[in-house]
Amino acid sequence: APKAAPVNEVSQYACQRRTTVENNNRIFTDAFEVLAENYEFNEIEGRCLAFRRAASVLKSLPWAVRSVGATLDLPCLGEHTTAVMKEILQYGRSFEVEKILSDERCQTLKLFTSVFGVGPKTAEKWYRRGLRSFSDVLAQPGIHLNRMQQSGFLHYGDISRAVSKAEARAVGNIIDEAVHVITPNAILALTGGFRRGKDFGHDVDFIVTTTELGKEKNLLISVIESLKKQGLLLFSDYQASTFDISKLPSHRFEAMDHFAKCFLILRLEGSRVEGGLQRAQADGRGWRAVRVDLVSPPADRFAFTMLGWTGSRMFERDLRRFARLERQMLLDNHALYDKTKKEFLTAATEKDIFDHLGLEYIEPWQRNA
Ligand code: DCP
Ligand code: MG
Repeated sequence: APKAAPVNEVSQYACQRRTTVENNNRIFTDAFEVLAENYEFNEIEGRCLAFRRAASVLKSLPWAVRSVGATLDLPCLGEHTTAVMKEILQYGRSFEVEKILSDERCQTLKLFTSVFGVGPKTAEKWYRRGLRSFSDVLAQPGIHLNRMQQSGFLHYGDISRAVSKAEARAVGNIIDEAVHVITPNAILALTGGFRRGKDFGHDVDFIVTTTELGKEKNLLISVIESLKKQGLLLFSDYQASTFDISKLPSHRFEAMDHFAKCFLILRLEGSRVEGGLQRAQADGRGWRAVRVDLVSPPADRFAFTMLGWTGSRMFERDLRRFARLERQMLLDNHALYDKTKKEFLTAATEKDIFDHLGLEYIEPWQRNA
């Protein structure tokens, strides 16, 4: 097997680094994220990834970078990222970042993509038509908003505001009650950013399934039905499973998994939240809208789904890259395949998957890469 990174050396793979929510280098990583997003808007994927990788490496450091010299032994830092760090160390800010932040196109694309259901393609299309604000979009004749985008605009104020841990817990209780009424064999698990120990999130992610193989097929439909009956469902986009057990894990990283899933907007009553809602609603109502994602894999794929949905995105990307390049294995949210042995490797827990890959186990709260 290829040799592991020596002690104290920072690995180029995020899945070999322990990254908590504590970030000692936020001044640099915030700047890198602005640059990465700008490259993303301009579809320059290589540079976008380079800045995200550099940010991820700095996030893993238990110390704050105080000079460029201190970063010489770190992986994933190139000429451009180093120049930006130098600027920030010298002037306290990066002029390149400030130029992007004041750029009208970048500001507009950021505004439009902040709406649930609006991706970079749609944002670009609207920008090209001369639209610059939400009122421009909503007043423009001939613009068709799909159902998701309509809900995105309708609940914009609520869902653009971060969800707190207490709010996430309250959502968990609602889903828990709903699934356990449907089946006593239900499995409900928090995943995504809140499982990594984040204090705030843009949504709340759960895995919802049952110990009876096959019974997960219609589970989400019943959960959605129950939420609707209780008057808690503001929006639902359900995608049925297209999972095929014989398929090899996907080579493409950005491809979504094939399990049944739903993207929801739920009505969360303040009375259900310990300590009340994060912030009083401007219009005096006692509830807020919250984005919730549910995914429903067959129970024997639970560990792969959990590993895939816990994130972070960079951690996921590097798990797969490590598997492919260092182990000749293919990993995705459904399965792990050993190309040398030509066989699928099973896993009951996330730990099993790390073991198959010959990786030290990284706790969920250490995956904030
Ligand atoms: N995920 C992924 N690839 C995608 C979408 C999601 O690997 N294209 C995984 C990694 C994410 C997890 O799913 O961590 C949940 O997705 P979110 O967008 O909800 O991200 P987080 O929960 O990490 O952050 P946030 O606090 O913004 O919700
Ligand atoms: Mg999330």
